Amino acid sequence: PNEAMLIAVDLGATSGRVIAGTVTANSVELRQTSRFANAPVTIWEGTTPARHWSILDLYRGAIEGLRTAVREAAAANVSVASIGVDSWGVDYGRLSNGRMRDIPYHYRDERTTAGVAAAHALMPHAELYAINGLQHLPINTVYQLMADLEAGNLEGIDSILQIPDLFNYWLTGVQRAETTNASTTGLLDIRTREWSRPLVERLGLPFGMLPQLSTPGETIGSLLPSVTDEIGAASSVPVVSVGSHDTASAVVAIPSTSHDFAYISSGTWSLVGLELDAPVLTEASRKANFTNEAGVDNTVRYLKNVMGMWLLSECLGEWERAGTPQDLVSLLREAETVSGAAVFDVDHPELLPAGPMTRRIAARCDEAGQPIPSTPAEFVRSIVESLAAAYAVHINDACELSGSSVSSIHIVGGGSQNALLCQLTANQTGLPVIAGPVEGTAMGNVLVQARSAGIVSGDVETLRAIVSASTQLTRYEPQR
Ligand code: LFR
Repeated sequence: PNEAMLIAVDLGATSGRVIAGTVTANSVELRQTSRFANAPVTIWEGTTPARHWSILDLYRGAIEGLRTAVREAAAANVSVASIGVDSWGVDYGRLSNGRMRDIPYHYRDERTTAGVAAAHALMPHAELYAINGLQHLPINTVYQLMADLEAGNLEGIDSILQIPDLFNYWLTGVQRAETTNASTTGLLDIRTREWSRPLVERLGLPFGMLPQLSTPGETIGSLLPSVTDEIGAASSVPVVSVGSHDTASAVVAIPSTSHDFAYISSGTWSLVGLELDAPVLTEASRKANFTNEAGVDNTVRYLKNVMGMWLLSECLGEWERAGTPQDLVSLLREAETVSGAAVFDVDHPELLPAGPMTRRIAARCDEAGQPIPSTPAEFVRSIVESLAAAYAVHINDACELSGSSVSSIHIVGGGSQNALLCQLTANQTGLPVIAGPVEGTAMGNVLVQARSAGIVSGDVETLRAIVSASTQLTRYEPQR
């Protein structure tokens, strides 16, 4: 069984990947078998434009990637042990009688504003937080569902499935809600890790549309015969629940051998925080807007969403549309020499939707009495500097609010390749930053599958030791 292939389908906000993993007791190796774009679409819906995920394109990308992985496994004469799917949180498909009834909305669609008002009119945030422990973000599933309810979009709907759950259902015919991702809905009781019937009913949402929960490591089902054929597998393959919330999988793959670390899972968003044994549901924590999300093996991901690389990618898109495309690698190099860059509030709600990002950032800098960036390199420096400043504040707050202390910071995900960001984070926090792995999410996904297949055994610490033993890491010491 040591030579078995474990396949991760990892869907991110800008691209999807199918990754073949091989795991032994002291190594994890990943090979990307395919990568496809995740390009959201905006369509007119009678009164407003609406932003959706092009979900069928993503599913096609996953199927084609699975076909390639299966072909490669056969050529290498190894068996495919299982498949695990993860993606971003909060979004979902609506189904009736097993059929998807509408195109899933993108969390950056602005209909959520109405949903927040509708939810808080029935249950103020303090009451929601006491049960779900979730930071207030307008993108949370609960607010999207309230917007759907008001718009009549839940009529006839008997089931909702978050994105990985939807893919698992299309692969196996089995409907389940995986717990780590379910914790991003706002409908889960974070202490019991069960759906909160009182919360759901007070909001007037149909409890019956919530699927049975599954926890990471459980087998959901096996590939449907039609899917087995489609991907060219010789026989059906089990589909396993992983930390299907990408951040939960990323946290599994933090290459730490001790427990006193903070992490930054750095992609489109930066998820900044700590791993805890129990949620922090105090009023101070709620006011600081910290979230308690469910992690693999009953851990709590105590963290904050920071706007992240979204700010950079939106600026790059803007320059490209303006006919002045920029290369990020050279911009970052140039940004190293910019001094006195403006520091602005990266978490400002106006920066959340897609739109004219440089203008919005300039407004934030102006508001803060800071110099307004003018060149692309100045914008980049300002974004990176402001992200690092936000990380430092949030890590400090997370420690204070939870009574923890940390001696290092791990940065995993795409942002771990951004040397300027890593160095500025070390400088701002006064702590060493350990960068890598880049594909942390896929690694966490594959490791939980490997444990489920009996290839490795042990707790999350054991899985982390495997990552640490087989990944090239970069260390940044604080400089002042
Ligand atoms: C990161 C992430 C965050 C979640 C955001 C929206 O990819 O999953 O954890 O808050 O996307 O779902």
